[in-house]
Amino acid sequence: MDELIKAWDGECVIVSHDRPSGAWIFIAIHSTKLGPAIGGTRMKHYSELKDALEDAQRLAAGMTYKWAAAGLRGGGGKAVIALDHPLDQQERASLLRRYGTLVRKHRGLFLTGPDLGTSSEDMDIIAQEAPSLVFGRTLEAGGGGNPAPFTARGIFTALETTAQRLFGKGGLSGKKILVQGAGSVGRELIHLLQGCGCEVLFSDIEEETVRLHRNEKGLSFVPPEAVYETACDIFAPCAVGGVLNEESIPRLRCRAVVGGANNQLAAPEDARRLQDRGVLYAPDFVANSGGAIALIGIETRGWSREEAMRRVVKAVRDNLEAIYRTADHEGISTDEAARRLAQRRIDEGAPENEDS
Ligand code: PPY
Repeated sequence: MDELIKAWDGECVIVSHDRPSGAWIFIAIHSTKLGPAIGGTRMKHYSELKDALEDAQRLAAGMTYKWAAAGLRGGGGKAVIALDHPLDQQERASLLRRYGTLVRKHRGLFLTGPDLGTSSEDMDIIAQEAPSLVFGRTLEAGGGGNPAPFTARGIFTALETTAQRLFGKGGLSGKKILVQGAGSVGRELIHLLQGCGCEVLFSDIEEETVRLHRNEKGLSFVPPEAVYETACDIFAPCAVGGVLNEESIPRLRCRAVVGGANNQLAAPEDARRLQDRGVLYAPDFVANSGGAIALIGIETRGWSREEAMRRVVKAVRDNLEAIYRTADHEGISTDEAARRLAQRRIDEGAPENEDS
């Protein structure tokens, strides 16, 4: 773990061991150049503790770029709660309260919200201990609620923008889209795609989810091991990170990758690998920025939900079009183009982009 911290380009990592539950907590602060670090709290089991630290670090860096590309004054951070064993509801709630206390003690260095393994209800609990440092509480508690519909709308916009570039006027209509992961975001995305005449294929590892989508929604199921070599127009990874790697990229049979998962590229070189294979990649931190943009807008700027939806669509479309243009003109990967866009805003200490 010392090597991970030494090699990291971020600012600091807050580490805490929660003795009552045995969980480890890592809050990775990547950059506060544009503002306090803001990022979700992920809660899950990791087979090795160092994977949890690495996840926090990589996700925090992703948030730096996400806020900067969106033109919002937020810094990059992410928290990971690495569970030692499954917790019952009460143990889980008290862990979240202790975690809330930890967040409060840092007095606004880090603000948080929901992520994989945590819900708006969990945010309500954390916020009891860390008021005004938590986004995405339930609507009843006065928060912005579940960000998944906004995230899915942003990904859908990214799919439309990409389809327009690749297939012209017809856009997404009649196109075959493979969605990997029908969780909270994937499920919403599938719904949007079905509404616009796409042929939707899906994959998931949860039996219950597979049954629901296959039987009740009549969708074609692709077994997890067959995802990468399944022919489709656009592949939409909405599950775990690292799915685009040295091993999977040569197997892809799609024209583009546009999805919601964080950290889709296993390594920076994978952007070039995709480009060499002629696969257009929508950088993840742009495609999946909808939830983050909406929660900040709704909770700090008084946007209505309709206004938030409009802003998400515009931010994702404008950014992605600019990124595709730059990548073309400069002969660089789309990931590189997106990072340059974000880095420019960081270097300028960008004033808040009122358009986004
Ligand atoms: C993400 O987009 O990965 C997030 O972590 C979203 C988010 C949004 C608002 C507060 C915290 C995290």
